[in-house]
Amino acid sequence: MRTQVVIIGAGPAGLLLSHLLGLDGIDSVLLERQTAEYVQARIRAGILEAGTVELLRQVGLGDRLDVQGMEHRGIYLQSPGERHHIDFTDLIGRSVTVYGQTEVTKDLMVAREKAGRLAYYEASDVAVHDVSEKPHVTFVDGDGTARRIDADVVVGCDGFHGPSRASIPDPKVWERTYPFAWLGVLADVAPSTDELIYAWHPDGFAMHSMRSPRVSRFYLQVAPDEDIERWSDDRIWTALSERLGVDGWTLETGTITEKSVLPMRSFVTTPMRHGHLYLAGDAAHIVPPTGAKGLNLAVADVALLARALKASFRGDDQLVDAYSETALRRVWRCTHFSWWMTSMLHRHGDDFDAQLQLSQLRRTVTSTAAKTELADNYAGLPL
Ligand code: RFL
Ligand code: PHB
Repeated sequence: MRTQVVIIGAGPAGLLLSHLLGLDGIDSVLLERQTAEYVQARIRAGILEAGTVELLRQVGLGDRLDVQGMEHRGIYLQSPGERHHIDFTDLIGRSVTVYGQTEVTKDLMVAREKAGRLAYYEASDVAVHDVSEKPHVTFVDGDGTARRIDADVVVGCDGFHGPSRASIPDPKVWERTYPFAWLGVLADVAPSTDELIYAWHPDGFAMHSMRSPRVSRFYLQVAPDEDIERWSDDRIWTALSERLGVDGWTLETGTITEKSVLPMRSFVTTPMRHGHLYLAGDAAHIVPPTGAKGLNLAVADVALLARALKASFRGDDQLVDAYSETALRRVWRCTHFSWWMTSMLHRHGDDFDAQLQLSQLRRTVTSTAAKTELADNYAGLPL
């Protein structure tokens, strides 16, 4: 089989790239290790930057987003007893939208089916070959048949654990692990807040997010090797109430439907291209989730790459040649912002570190310059 672009991984990066290429008349085939149902149900990101929302609308993916997405003007930043609103819309004229990664994925899959584009789910043993001269990918499809697809270009959108990154020789890797993790909780209860709350607390960070008017999402800072069995539903609600509590406010509780421990790391590999192989999204970089950048960065990568590949198929290689360097500028900006939010809000180090964190938080909620810097990064730089 032959196609123009083989895309490995049907997460948001892979699905959106194939959608954008399709709009420009460029053929692609998607290879995904999991079933479509599994990919669609994976609970992950929840916040879309202003530019991500705008792009999804422009490419015909805005119908459900415009009805179900919840636009937020800003966020709350909290230290014990004090909750402050940072109003992005007032500060910079942009907002963010709560719309789950599950919903973005669903919209992309529906659009794919309508367009009749080829995808192999449950593909195993996916391997990338000869990306310098004659790029091709081999794999075993869901029925056990060994296959080969030749292509002009291969794009690795296969996430942090995918195989594509290994085909880039002599990569330079930057990595930071953090001495804490998140316990993520999904609950059938109306949010007790109109916008997200990020809270510093002596017991550890806590966050109140949401997925819909009836479903809330929470995170608690825990140890990286935390045993989830030690967190009964009661213990979770007690910790959330304490860490998120301020006078005159009550956290509503409900049925917990999912809980898991999420490790945190920052990771960047360069370059993001070798020959005819390109990397996009989590395959090339990971940020800790504080600040909600991961999904948005994946979207920014593929928006850039789709434009570059379109020009390249028309004979102009300027943008593909600049892809890695251009993408990495945004990657490092978001890597810094996510590291900064994470470092400011999570309990680590000693009492001296805690005082520095609280000072930084006070500065961030009182200085217009500091608030604006946060707002600009959180709502997202232009695509
Ligand atoms: P994904 O979503 O990991 O998709 C990669 C796909 O590749 C497939 N794959 C393979 N396919 C074929 N062969 C192989 N050998 C393969 N190996 C892997 C996988 O099955 C998968 O389908 O990467 P992508 O597309 O780059 O998208 C990245 C985002 O998913 C990720 O950055 C975000 O979810 C990060 N993130 C958040 N980002 C935000 O922008 N806002 C948020 O609020 C936010 N919250 C979060 C998050 C990530 C979280 N977790 C669990 C990592 C909250 C959490 C809890
Ligand atoms: C989420 O709703 O999952 C979420 C929101 C904001 C973050 C991280 C995760 O910073």
